[in-house]
Amino acid sequence: MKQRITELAIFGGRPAFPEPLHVGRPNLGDRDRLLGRLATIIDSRWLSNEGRFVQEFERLLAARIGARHCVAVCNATVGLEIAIRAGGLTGEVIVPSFTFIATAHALQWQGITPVFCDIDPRTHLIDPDRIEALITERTTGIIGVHLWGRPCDIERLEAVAARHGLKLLFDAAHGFGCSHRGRPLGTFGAAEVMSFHATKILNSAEGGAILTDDDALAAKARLMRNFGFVTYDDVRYVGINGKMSEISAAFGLTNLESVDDFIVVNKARYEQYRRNLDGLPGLTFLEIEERPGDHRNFQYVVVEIDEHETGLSRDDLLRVLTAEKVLARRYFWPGCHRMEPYRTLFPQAGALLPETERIAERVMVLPTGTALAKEDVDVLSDLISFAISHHAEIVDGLKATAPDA
Ligand code: T4K
Repeated sequence: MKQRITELAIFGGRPAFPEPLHVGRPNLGDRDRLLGRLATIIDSRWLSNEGRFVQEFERLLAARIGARHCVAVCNATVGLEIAIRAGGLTGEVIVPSFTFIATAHALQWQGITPVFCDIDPRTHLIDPDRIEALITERTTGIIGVHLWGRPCDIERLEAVAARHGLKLLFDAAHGFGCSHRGRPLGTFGAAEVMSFHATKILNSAEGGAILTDDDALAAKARLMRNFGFVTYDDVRYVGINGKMSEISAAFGLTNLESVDDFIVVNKARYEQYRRNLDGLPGLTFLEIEERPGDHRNFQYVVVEIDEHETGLSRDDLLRVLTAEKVLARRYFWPGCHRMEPYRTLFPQAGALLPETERIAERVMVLPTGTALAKEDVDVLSDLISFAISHHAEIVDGLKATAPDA
């Protein structure tokens, strides 16, 4: 526990952690079971293209989530691109700007204009009340993002989509293991797309899945994932190589066996952070509401820093933590609309996105997961408390050490 600000690493003290604490350290299941699967892959010399592990992963995911179809893909970005194309979206599609850039890119990549909608600041999710003002005759769909694994306001999105004849898709990249009113994410809208990237609650190193109850959409997505091939010699649609490899599926299957344990650890870490940090001035947790029958995966510990109350900006706090080897993140700063090509295409977009801009300046995501020791949560919490309670000295110290000071 640091006593004086000169002990902070940013002012020359020893870092609190010898090795970096990352956000997004992968959760890994049983090593021997993974190695066994990898041995099977090597022995069978079947590495990709509808292999047995991919098929088994799809079957288990569909059963657990309760979706009629699960189409495993190489990552969620390609999964989104395929779902968007198989779902027939064109023209303009309404999406939040406060999301990972892949949500917008999946549209722009295929010549569809992402139209950015503001968020509800209490949930960080697309605000259904702001959608109708953005609809034009070119609008064909809405993509809700279940950011941080928190379900969108699904019923109200469904109502807007139905009223205007729009297709509703969900970017459920963060959504595995979460449910809404007792129904797992992955079962809503025309289709939902999950990510199994290394940083996600369930990982297959790289990977994702399109989940849908729509037989035609699933059939199309399945073909599009494999270049559009129907048989060896017949291509029906423009397609892409979106296949998941057997090696990814081996990771996915192994991690799926332990994913409920990962969630238990995540929840414990989240509650520990809350016990340690609740009540600190200017630091608030994004509430994780778990109503009866609902589940959350607790994969993201999201706090907001209100500089006026803490006396320390989010970015200065991040600088302090980074020096201590805590690699917290300011996801999803500065919002898609402030990144290229959207910044140039829509230079005025920020005027319609006040909440996105405000929240993007405040959000900080803390490390969690099975790679994070319980003791580290306490040390990290002490560091944050120390930095906030010594904010004035830190701000002065940072000014004094700034290159142009
Ligand atoms: N939609 C949404 C809402 C998303 O958040 C994402 C992805 C997508 C769509 C697209 O899904 P995918 O196409 O990726 O399946 C990471 C992930 O690469 C990305 O998957 C994720 N969202 C995004 C939120 O986070 P970065 O830029 O943070 O990656 P990077 O390299 O900084 O890694 C994050 C942290 O994880 C680091 O602290 C290091 C640690 N890490 C990472 C990897 C890969 C490890 O410890 N081990 C590892 O193997 O994007």
